[in-house]
Parts: sequence; structure tokens; C-alpha cells
Amino acid sequence: MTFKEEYELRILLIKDIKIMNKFMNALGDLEANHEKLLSRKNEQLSNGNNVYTRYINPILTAEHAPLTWRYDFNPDSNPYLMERIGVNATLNSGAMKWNGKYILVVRVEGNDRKSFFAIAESPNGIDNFRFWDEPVTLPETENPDTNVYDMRLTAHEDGWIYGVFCSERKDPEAPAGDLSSAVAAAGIARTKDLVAWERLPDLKTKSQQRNVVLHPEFIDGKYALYTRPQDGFIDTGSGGGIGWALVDDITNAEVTNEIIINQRYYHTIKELKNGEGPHPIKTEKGWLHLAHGVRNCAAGLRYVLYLYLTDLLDPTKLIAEPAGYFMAPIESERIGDVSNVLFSNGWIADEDGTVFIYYASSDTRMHVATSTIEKLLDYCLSTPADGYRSAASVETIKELVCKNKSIPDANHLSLKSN
Ligand code: M1P
Repeated sequence: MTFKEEYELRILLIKDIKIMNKFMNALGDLEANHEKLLSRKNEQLSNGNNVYTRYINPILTAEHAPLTWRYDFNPDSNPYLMERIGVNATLNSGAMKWNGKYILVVRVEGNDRKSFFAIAESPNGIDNFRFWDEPVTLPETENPDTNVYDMRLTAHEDGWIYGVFCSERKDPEAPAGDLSSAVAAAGIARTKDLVAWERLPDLKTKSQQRNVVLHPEFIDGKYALYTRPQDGFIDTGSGGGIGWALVDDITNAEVTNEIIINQRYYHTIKELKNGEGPHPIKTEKGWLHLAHGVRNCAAGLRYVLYLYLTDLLDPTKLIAEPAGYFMAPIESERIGDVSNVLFSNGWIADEDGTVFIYYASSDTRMHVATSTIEKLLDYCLSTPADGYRSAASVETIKELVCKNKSIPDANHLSLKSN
């Protein structure tokens, strides 16, 4: 080797070391920032309404997705440490308590618009959510799904954990050139460990279906499903409402008879459509349901959450339904990929009565709100029902004002002081 050649080799080595140092520093920063985000403590927001408590930080965002899903860590194949696979959103998540951990089966949406499921767990339900190493491998049927999303988890009394989700495929009837028409069906999978999933045939129904949820108990010896029949992919059409169907065999589930148990009404928060959230929670006063309601307005569709209560022995029989919404998007929740949306398909009732409500804002990120069974039942049973007219709403308010005025010692209450 000549002196010149040796000199050039040394320069090359120094350059390599510099590139390597740069790579290692960038990797260190990336990992440190990610860990900072994942370990961030969540705190309650103080300006609540005493029905539930919101928290300052979203619990899961696209940035929470593991770095190993997004970056190639090999400096030879990725010398600039560029993100190779982008994650766009973490949203509509099913939930359950599992081995003492708060588990979400998250709808993760990639930059390629495809959604898939991934499990994230937290030790306390309000922060420190971390994804498991790999996304869920969901087997396909003989008719592969184009997109899968919004899984509801049900630990059924038959011993399986079921995941019922929306399976979306291109409409085979769509005219040539129509690349948007799709068909929605309820996909069904089950597992014992949240790792190995068995795919069952999709639910057979006359109409398209989204927001299908498995009830946790047998009813008359059959599996019971909350359904949401719809005429088209987006429109529920003339029907809609939250339906109910009994199914003999979950391994070949077919809806033969469907009744509507929660209707839509003109000029309400669910005028356009509604859908069951997670499966209802069993309480001593009835089955407690969380659902979403949709109305149309100049800004587009507005999705809010509402609660209703049904009979313990007959889950189709309505006991109470407060007027209006329980939760609606506020502040930064209002903005995202599909703005003005709150959507929930997961909640966890803890042994001490605490309820963790997991909701997504504007199809973009996940949040938690907490309440208790006691409070949510009181909310359902003591919030006035919808009178369906402005005059009826005024009468309801006047009744409350009158009641407050009749409280002995009302003069001492701040509300009475003006
Ligand atoms: O974009 C808002 C929501 O729209 C659909 O809900 P629904 O079927 O009730 O209209 C779903 O695609 C849901 O994932 C989404 O959050």
C-alpha cells in the first residue's frame, strides 16, 4: 500500500466512524424520546362534571407505536435512520382486564390506510401503555379482508375471549371505476391468550353490519349479539338502530331474527345512526350500555357517546336512557383525521367499582376517562330522559329549578345566592 492509499483508507475509516457516531447518537435520541413519551404520567383534568373524569394526556398516539415496527436499526441498510413504515393513528380499542393488566386491543392505522390490531397494556389503566412486541396475527377467511377495525373484546362464559370486528372488502357489485364502494361485515375471532387467534366464519346477515358486539352471557342457551344493520357501507338507511340477535352456533353464526332494541329518533344525538360500544357491564340494577350516536350538520357527521340501561333478565328491555350525550369531543379532541368524533368500543369495570372508559378522539388517538358503576347508574337513572321538544326541555329545567328552590336552607347554597 502506498502512502497515498493508506492515507485515503484512514480518511474513509474516519468518515465511517463519524457516520456511525451520528447514527448511534440519533438512535439514542430516538429511543430516549420514545421512552419519555411511554413513561409519561397522566393526571386528572380538574374541570369535570362529577359524572366522569378526563385525563390530560391521550393514552396512546401514533408515536407510541414501537420503534421496531417503524425503523430499520441496521446502519448498513438505513444509514440515515429514517422511518421506514409510518403509523398514522391509534384509535378505537377494545378493552379487558387480563392477568391484572389493563389491556387494549388497539386499532392501529398505518400510513398506508390499513388498520390492524395490536395489544397494548398498562399497569394502572391510565398511563404507561406499551404495545406488545408484534401486532396481532389475525387469520383471514377464504375471502380476505381488505381492512379490519374496531374490535370488541368479550370474555364469554363459554371460556373463550372473542374479538368481533368490522371486516371491510371492496364491493364486488361496484361499477367499473368505482373504487370506493365497500361492504362491511362482522368478523369473528377467538383466543385463550390474546396471542394465538382462531378465525371463525364472518357473521351471516341479510344486511351489511358494523359495530357488532357479543354479549358476555348465554341467553336462553344461545349466543347473543348486538348488531347494527345498515343498508349501505356508510348509511344505515331507513333502518339502523342497535339490533339484537340470538345465534345457536358461534362457529357458524347466522342472524335469522333481528330486533331493534335501541332506536334512532328525529332531532336527537343519534338521529342519523348509532351503534353499541363495548359489551354492556352487568350491574345490580341492570346491564349498563355505552354507545355512540351520530348526527349530521354543516360541519359533517358528529359522533358522541351516550349511555343506557337495560333489564338484567331481559337485556333487550330498556330501563333508562338519559337525554343527549354522555361525552362529546372537546378542545383538541375535536380535531383529527375525522374531526368531531368520539368513539368507544372498550371499557373496563374494576373490582372496586371503578370504570375505565377508553375512547378515541377524531379517529386519531386514544384517551381514558374514569368513573364508577355507582355514578354511572345514578347518571342513567336520575338524568331526565329526552322530551323530544324544546318546550319539554324547558319544563325539565324548570322542575329542577323548582326542586332546588324548595331545599331547606337553600339560601346558604351558592347556586341560590343570585
Ligand atoms: O369515522 C367515525 C367512525 O365511523 C364508523 O362508525 P359507524 O359505523 O357508526 O359510522 C367506523 O368506521 C368507526 O371506526 C369510525 O370511528
